[in-house]
Amino acid sequence: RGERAGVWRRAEEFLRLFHQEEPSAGSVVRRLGMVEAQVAATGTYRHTAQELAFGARVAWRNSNRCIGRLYWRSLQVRDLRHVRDAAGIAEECANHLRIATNGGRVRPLISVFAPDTPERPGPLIRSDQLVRYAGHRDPGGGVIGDPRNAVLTDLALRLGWTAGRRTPFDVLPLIVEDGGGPRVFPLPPDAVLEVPIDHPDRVWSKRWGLRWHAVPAVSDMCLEIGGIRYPAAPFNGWYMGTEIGARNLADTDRYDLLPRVADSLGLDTGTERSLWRDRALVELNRAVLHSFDRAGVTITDHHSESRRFLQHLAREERKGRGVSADWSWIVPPMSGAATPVFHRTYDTTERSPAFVRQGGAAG
Ligand code: HEM
Ligand code: NRG
Repeated sequence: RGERAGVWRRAEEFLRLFHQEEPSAGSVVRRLGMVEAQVAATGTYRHTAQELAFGARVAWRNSNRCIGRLYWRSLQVRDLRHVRDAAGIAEECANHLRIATNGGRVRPLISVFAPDTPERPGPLIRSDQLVRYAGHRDPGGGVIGDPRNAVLTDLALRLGWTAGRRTPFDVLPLIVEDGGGPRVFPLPPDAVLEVPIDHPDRVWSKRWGLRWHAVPAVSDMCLEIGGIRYPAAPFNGWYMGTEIGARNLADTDRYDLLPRVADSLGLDTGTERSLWRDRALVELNRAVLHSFDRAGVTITDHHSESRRFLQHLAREERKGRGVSADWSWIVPPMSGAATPVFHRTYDTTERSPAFVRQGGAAG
């Protein structure tokens, strides 16, 4: 029927791409015959391990919002398609973090869990990243912690999580759904590396207790390869400093730290024209890069990464492949025009394989 035709059309397109880029994989005609028969009989088909790894890497290559794509070939792929129960997924997510963290030398990694099939949907991770800080609602109407995660925190509490000390940086449990309702699974502390954020010139005190987690592991996007959907496929690379220093710790609807940093710098916050926000942003971002470096945890800065992204464009073009990109996500959230990615436009074509947003806990 219609759905089978759609799966087959996408499968054929993907398999032709795979065999074109990996000629050592053997005869595409033979493989197309096998997959066509599987799809006709069952409405789905099973990727080989090589197809899965290639598909995941190319999904990264096709992520128009990602500035870090120069390294797309280095993505390590864990084939966990046999894991579909919530407890098993939670356990393997903790292992994912341990392998990816690698004592601070962060490794780009994806763990692929069971796909959707015509019989049943695959499992789902409701947390939008493996590591998230709670946003505890306080009686005054404010939030202690990360306001972005207030809804996820409500859900965790409803599902029986007992909020610990209600600090601004409490790690939330994972929320996983496998066909039963969603369930919470606390992350073992040894799976979560964190970095204390201090300023190199001690502009603020260690007593502020600022910190951030070492590894950004996005867990609420669906990996789509050749007509097969993998709804639980958490992936990570490493941080670019501005994600933490110019957004997570700075946005007024996140940790909102610019006024406090400006105060400790002795800046005049009474007038916009002192540019206290801009000066505080720079110091906060220096602190993030300094702190990760001192802790021996991989992080990149927005100037180096912008240059690498343009290298990536040039390299891909030499291979005869177009690269598309979303300007509004590629340009860093501070000093945009001081980076080379600002001064040009990009093709915005969406390609497959792809990471696709799906409604998370908040959506
Ligand atoms: C988005 C950097 C690895 C896929 C982004 C963003 C940055 C970034 C700065 C924008 C995030 C934001 O503004 O919130 C990097 C760096 C990496 C890396 C430095 C280091 C290796 C990866 C990997 C994958 C990936 C391994 C997938 C396998 C994506 C996707 C988005 C994204 C899908 C868009 C996320 C969304 O729509 O919310 N990346 N990335 N990136 N990256 Fe990467
Ligand atoms: N801005 C988010 C993370 C989004 C993805 N960024 C990466 N991805 N670097 C944050 O937590 O600040 N990655 O796979 O490395």
